Amino acid sequence: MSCSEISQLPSTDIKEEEKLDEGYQKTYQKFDEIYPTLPKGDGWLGDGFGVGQFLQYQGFWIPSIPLRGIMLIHDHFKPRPTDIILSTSPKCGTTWLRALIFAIINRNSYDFHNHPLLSSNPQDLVLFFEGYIQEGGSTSFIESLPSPRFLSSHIPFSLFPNSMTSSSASACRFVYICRDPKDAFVSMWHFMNKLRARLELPPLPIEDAFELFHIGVSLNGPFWDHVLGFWKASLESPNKVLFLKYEHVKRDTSACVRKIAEFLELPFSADEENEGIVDKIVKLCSFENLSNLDVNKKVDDEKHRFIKNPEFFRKGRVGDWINHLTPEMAEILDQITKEKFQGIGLSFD
Ligand code: PAP
Repeated sequence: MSCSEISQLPSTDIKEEEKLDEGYQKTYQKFDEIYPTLPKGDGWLGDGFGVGQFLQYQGFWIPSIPLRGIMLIHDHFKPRPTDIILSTSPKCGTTWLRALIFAIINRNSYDFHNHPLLSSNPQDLVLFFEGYIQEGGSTSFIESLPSPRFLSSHIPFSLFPNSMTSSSASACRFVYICRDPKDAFVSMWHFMNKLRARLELPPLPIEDAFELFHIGVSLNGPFWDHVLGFWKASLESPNKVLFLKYEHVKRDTSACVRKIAEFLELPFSADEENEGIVDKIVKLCSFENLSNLDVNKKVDDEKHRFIKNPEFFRKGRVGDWINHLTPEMAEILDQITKEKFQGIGLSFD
């Protein structure tokens, strides 16, 4: 599962089901029935944190808790046209885009010298959809959030309900960010080994992780199918799905901030441009700034988070794969990318 996802999984007490209405109970029962029938895959963490195992569901490898979240979303979530869903394949820029979009949509609410992003990790400001949909066992917490709701998710496009993804007026808006799979893989491997260390598991050799990743067995993988779903949707409904690449955001963050604001129908005014608001957002959300803030450097033991704030930050660079992959590994991933994305105008060159 995604890293941010894991960290935000609420501790839903299944006994709460007794208090839930019949509709929710039916969803939980459906999940319990389907669970034993699904193919199981190695989730890179042993049985760690109860999310170690992936279940193959409609073509994707998903841990059990987010899968239950997906079922709740299907059966109970009521989308609003103002909903903004930040969608990512894990380790592709969730933290960064959480911060950027939060800063864009709330730019009139906060002073940049006293901004929530200076004292809170982006995971605390932008909730993990498939985790929080289970808060208290029902969707009522997410339903109670005021509009516009801004949520973060690792759910593949095809696994969202039609009510969220259709081109109808009531559907949601998605901002998707992906990344060169070589860098996404290296980032995930480092991350999983940090979690394994906390579980007192030995490090997972990169060769073993690679064997799983390249055949598609990764958090919400296959990686390439996750990207493809959003790419196709962005071509079909460009006003509903904005497709970004980490490499582009890195190369020209200001242009991407303007693009996101326009997509969300919140373009920067001439006055805002003159005041340098775009630049302020870019600086606030930069890797250098966020990763050096106390809130993101220190582990807060008070918060029983699965993922600790510092674990969302490592190098924040394009091309770090060169320091970890053999030329053969890189060639295999590039070849898969070429084959999967052939003829559709998508590449990571
Ligand atoms: P998640 O899926 O667990 O939420 P996500 O935030 O998508 O993780 O990805 C983490 C990656 O984004 C890390 O990349 P690296 O391992 O290659 O270094 C992390 O360093 C990077 N990252 C986090 N914040 C930023 C930022 N503000 N700017 C650029 N990259 C960032």
